Amino acid sequence: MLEREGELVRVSVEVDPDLEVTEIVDRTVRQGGPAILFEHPKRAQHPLLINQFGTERRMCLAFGVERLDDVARKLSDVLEMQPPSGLVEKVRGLQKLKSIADSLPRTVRRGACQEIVLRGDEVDLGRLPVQRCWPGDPAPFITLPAVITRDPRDGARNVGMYRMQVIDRNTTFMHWQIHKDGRADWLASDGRIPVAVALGLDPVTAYSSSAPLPKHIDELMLAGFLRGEPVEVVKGVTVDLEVPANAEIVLEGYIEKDEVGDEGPFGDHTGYYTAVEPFPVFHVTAMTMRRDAIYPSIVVGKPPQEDAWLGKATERIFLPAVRASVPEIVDYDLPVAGAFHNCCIVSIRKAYPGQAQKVMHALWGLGMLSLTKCIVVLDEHVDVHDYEQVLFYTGANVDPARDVILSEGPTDHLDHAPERQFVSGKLGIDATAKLPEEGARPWPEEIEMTPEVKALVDRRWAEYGFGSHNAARSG
Ligand SMILES: Cc1cc2nc3c(=O)[nH]c(=O)nc-3n(C[C@H](O)[C@H](O)[C@H](O)COP(=O)(O)O)c2cc1C
Ligand SMILES: [Mn+2]
Repeated sequence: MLEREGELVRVSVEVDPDLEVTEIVDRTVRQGGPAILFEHPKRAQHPLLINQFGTERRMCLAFGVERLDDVARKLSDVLEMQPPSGLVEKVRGLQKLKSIADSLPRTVRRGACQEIVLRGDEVDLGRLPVQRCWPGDPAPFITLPAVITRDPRDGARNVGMYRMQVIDRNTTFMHWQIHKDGRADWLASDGRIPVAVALGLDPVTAYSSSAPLPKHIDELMLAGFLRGEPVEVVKGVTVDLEVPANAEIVLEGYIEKDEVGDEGPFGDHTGYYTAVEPFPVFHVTAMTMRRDAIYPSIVVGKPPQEDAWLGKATERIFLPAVRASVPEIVDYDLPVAGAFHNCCIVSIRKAYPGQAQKVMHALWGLGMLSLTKCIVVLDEHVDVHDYEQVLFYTGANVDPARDVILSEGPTDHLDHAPERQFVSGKLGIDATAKLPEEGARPWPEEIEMTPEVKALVDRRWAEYGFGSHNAARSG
């Protein structure tokens, strides 16, 4: 599919997954370049696919849409369902409900991911072209895994994307951070917890494993909903878990409750190396794969990197869900350079005094957005994706003595700035126009040319004789 769309380049010369791939990909991503299939990664027995998500166009191809907002529309249709009033609406409502029912994973008896089965001593992670991404990384890291667990209390499935540092031929670390669902499943277990890791999924399912869903919602269901087709799953060969049947490669195994080791450092999406910390050890009991399995990878590092587009997909797809809780929100933007958790720019339909502050507190209480360090609130007419506009209004409308609040709360696991790990200050900036009740003098009017004069100048433009020197139309 990527190849048909002219979005894939094959590299046939031997390339080293140790640092060399990163440098090639770093240059490619920054230029909006293609996905790359390294056909002969050094030392490995499988090709390496990378940069499959690296542009907005490829992200849209993955979802089968023109713009990422179209994916959100599908979700908001379901979230905003009203009790139907007429027959037509009833039928439409049933179709929507059916689309949810059809999202559940479907169990099948055979899966391509088990064409080859390696167990016990046959397991060897060295077969895979696992990248050592940055010079300070102590080992190779699996960077694009879908990690599957079940909550030992209620059996609910979770799928999360957590990097895995390779320790030896059949063990890795599992870097599930403190706020993550996979970690909660592990902490709820008495002893051993079965774990399966799917590598090489269709792009929507791979994306879904990185989506910040509430713990009780199965990421494979989101994948089924977004694909419009259920994810097929098959029983693992050595674990009591179901794995995506069409994965390229699956690692099955277990994690002990009390076995941890020193994971890291790792050059991460914060742009810094993350500190060495204790994380649990994943034992691989079976490695299953397709006959010609391709290993998928991604490089994270100083933004922008390929993961920027996974983050942007989440920003767009979750807007309807954010609005369902905070309905005055018109739009929001999580700047890539802010590594997504550092900054949130939000526009609101302001109807009463203090509403910008209400929205800040709501976001600081909402899912993973609660980790946001800085929130800027603007009026509805401001385009939050246009950082020139954002800076203009933030400068013009803010009295720092009145419009800035400092709060406290949880911060990203990897945030190195605060004194205490996991807890940081929060900065809220109210850049909306202020009401008299908010202590403002009469708010001045913004400068705007009349539509009549704009139309006149449009009409007469050719007469003025600028030729091609100047744009004929106002914005
Ligand atoms: C490329 C990539 C790598 C990631 N690596 C990690 C990681 O090492 N540890 C982690 O806790 N989250 C990591 N994340 C974020 C999680 O995948 C994300 O928070 C997801 O929602 C976790 O699933 P969960 O909410 O079911 O725990 C990564 C995301 C991406 C896109
Ligand atoms: Mn989850």
